[in-house]
Amino acid sequence: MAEKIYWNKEIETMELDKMKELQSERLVRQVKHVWDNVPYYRKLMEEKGVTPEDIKGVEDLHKLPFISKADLREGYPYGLLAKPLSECVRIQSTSGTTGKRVVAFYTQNDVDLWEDCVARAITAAGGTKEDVCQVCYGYGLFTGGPGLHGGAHKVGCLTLPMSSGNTERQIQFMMDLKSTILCCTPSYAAYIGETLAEMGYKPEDNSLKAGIFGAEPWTEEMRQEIQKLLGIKAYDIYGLTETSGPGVAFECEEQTGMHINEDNFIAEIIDPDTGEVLPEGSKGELVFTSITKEAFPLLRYRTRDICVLSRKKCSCGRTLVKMTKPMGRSDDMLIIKGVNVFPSQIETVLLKDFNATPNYQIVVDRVGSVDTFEIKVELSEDMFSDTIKSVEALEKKLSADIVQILGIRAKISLVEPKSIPRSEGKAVRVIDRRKLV
Ligand code: DLL
Repeated sequence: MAEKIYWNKEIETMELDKMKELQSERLVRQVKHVWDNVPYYRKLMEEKGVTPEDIKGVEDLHKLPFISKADLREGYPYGLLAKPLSECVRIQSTSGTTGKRVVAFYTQNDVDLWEDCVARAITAAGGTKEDVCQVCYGYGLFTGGPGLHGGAHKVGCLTLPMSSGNTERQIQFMMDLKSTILCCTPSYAAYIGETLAEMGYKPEDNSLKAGIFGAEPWTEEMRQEIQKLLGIKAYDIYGLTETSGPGVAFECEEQTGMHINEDNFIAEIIDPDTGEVLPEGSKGELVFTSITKEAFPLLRYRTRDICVLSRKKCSCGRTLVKMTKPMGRSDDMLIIKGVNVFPSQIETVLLKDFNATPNYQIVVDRVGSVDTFEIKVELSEDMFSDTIKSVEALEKKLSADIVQILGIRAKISLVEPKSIPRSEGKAVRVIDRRKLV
């Protein structure tokens, strides 16, 4: 029997006109739901002079006000809740370390739809009920563990609820239970791969065939690195707590961007400075409207993630619009010596130049009124034992490539193997000491 490649063929391959119809119907209902049940929204809409009657379909979406993380913080904890607590069965929360956390609520139906989105992602990565799915995203308030766990159950995989950490135990279970799908952050996947190699395993010694990695930015070069280390195909998965968690968008075998689950989320790209809606193919800030969520429905939520949408035909047969990997966040962009710098640009240079482990850190500081910019790059054992001359040549090449890409010079510090801390969840790539002053 041919392998099932869609979880929900009808939705995933729906013609655009039909999808727009479905979205319109759901949007109209959702706007009424928030107007009736969330005073905070009603006030925002009134301030913009919009009532539910003005929203007749997706073409009217632009009339609605935006909502941002600041609104969610202001409304903490119950201010944006649209269902009685007695109908809610779960909360999850963002991993934010500053300010108030954002708390998202779910009804049972919300959880079902969320897990359904993740089931689509697992199926697109080749997952079936024959698979052993090892979930090493963190469990708890973070949506990674619970999201992938629920999706894996739906698909019928044998699910290993490992959570993150204890890498040796992860590897022992992976080898003993012959895990076939690995779910974790890309930085943790790279660490697992590195540890496997140190333990003497070759990529072909494990039973893994696919990895579903997300929750943090990672480049195409990092994908190649992980695929080589683990001997797998690595799929991207995107999502955020505010809109449910992982599974808002997922990658298919083409590996050229993530299909957005448009029956649940309407995506727009806007100019982050003006709020103007940009045409397909433009780079800008991703905005989501959740049209099926009951407990915590967000209309035109500004994600701060910068990407491009495309309706180019996909060879997998899915018609769902595709988003590129987020190229950075409008609020994570560093401005160093007046130049806009996204950490992903640096990662691309590092992994292209160095056939090395993807361990690096960007350190920004300020001396007087001048920014300092340092990139610490960890050498692999092989490189470490190279001659000083070849290491110097590497440093020079890297320095030149950074200038070419960014237009500013960085101090390159090549550091010893294992000296940059490893991450079991989202990696800390940037240390910006300027903020501490
Ligand atoms: O990170 C949800 C998630 C869990 C996604 C597991 C994928 C896998 P938050 O902690 O709320 O939720 O963080 C959301 O993480 O706005 C992006 O900036 C970033 N992010 C998530 N997925 C990706 C990805 C989860 N595939 C924030 N690529 C988002 C790049 C990602 N960035």
